[in-house]
Amino acid sequence: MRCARPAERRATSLAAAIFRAHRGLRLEARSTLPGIEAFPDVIRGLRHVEEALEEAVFVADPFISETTSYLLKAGGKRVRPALVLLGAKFGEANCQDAVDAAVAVELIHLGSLYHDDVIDESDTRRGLPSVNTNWNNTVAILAGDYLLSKASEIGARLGREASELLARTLGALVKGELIELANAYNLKCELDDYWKIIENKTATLISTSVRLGGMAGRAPREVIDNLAEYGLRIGIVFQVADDLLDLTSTEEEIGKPPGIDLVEGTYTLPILHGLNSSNGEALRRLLTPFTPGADGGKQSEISPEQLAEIRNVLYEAGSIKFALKVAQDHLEAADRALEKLPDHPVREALKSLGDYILSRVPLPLG
Ligand code: GRG
Repeated sequence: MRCARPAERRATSLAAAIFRAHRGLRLEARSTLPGIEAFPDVIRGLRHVEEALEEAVFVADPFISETTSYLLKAGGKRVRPALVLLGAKFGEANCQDAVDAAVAVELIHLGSLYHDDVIDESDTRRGLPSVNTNWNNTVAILAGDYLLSKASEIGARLGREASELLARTLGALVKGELIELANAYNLKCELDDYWKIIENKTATLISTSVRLGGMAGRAPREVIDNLAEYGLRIGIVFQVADDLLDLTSTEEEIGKPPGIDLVEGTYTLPILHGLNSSNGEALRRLLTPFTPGADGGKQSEISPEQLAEIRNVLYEAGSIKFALKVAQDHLEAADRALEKLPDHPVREALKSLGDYILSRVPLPLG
């Protein structure tokens, strides 16, 4: 994948010029994902993505720029850009389109994190105080909106089909969040709703990332569709793993306090399984302190002891194991989609990525 940035694509605005003048350090590709080190062109592409992201979030006004660049600088794995660049390798990769697509999806992801932290009143993100905590909700929403506007601007360079796909994906994120909000503290939340939530709020953007990669590479339609199916499946695995990590990890491991889903009334797959098991009553009792009561009072924090008790009930009910098994099934479906792709070393990298997502979750003890 040849990747010089054509002159006409380089930003010509005053803001971008000031940005370039102020940017001192050489940007590093930011992705520690397994499998991609075998593709130096992807590593180079990620470096271009990083540079383009920094340029996209830069605004000449220092206050605005500080807020719009805050989460980008805070870290992140860049899973979605890596997926775009890997997907692009299934065709005659047009590197600039792949970089633009990678930047657009990461900006949508970033913008959604700004909004998500306001909705969830989260104090931390990527191991730092969240934007809403550092400034306030209004700043977080507006800075997030700015990132989304840049995503549309950059996405528009990719043509109508890609622009429509990005717009639909943004709509899916919002829909997923709305279904989640409608089911907050719903101890009777249907599994069907859970699947709608995670497909919309997480899996769709991951699927769009690999699809856009295939499109940027001008891969055949069938290849693009199989890439998208792979993305949807690993997107589901990604969210189930994230849901499990909220129950089984430490703050150092996930960059935010564990158990937050329980306090926020987001009942994920292991919890829904537990509620429908013979341990359902015990679990309902343990969740009661975090559920809004008739008097409106509820605990807004969960202690390590309370979380450990809930986790034990879930282990006993086989709920952690159940959720891991479901994730494993989706991982296998992702592998089946990969097998339909042309034989290419990138298939191995995509397989490793799926395995890595699930391997972050500690295996159940019992
Ligand atoms: C207006 C775009 C917009 C959204 C409003 C808030 C919202 C609707 C949707 C929430 C979407 C969301 C935050 C889903 C969670 C996805 C998820 C698993 C995030 C964590 O992704 P990682 O692990 O994070 O890739 P890093 O920090 O590594 O980038």
